[in-house]
Amino acid sequence: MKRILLLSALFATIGLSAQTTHHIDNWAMGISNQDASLTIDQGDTVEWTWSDTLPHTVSSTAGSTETFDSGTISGVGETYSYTFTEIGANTYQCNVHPGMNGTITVEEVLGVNDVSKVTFEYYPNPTTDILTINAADVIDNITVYDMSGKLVMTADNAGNSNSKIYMQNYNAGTYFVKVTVSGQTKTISVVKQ
Ligand SMILES: [Cu+2]
Repeated sequence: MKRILLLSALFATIGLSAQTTHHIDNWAMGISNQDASLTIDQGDTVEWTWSDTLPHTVSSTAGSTETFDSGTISGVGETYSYTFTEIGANTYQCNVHPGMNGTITVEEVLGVNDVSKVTFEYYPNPTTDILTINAADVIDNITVYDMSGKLVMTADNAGNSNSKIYMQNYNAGTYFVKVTVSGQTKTISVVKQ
């Protein structure tokens, strides 16, 4: 019951932002993981465009939040689109050439009016031990959730504008860090290595 309540709080702002289509224009042999990876908002679409003549797929892999598969497609200029509706990390690959792979990270959509008000920087991401958060204003509190929406950590920040989250003992994976600055909340996804 508690978990359901937490998830509804996380998802309460769905639908306030406009949808965006992101493009991966060089889905071809040799594409780097970096070029095949994006961070997008919940509800956004990713369109992959084939840029060589070899057969490729866009296929989610084990552990991906959502399941999707283009099937095998060949031809320069061919495309495949998928709209991501769930918050989380989506690992994927070409099933013909598994060296072609990336991660689409889907973040919570902020209320349109909140975006400019929530200002903070965080580093490093991915992190191995300490995540530092520096805000332009007082951080009210910070909560950390794992991929299943389970609360991992909550911290009252006692009026400071910076904070450190000690993640050494966290399992490797993606976490959602919900930061409230001067009453405005933004959720970021952070990868623990
Ligand atoms: Cu391929």
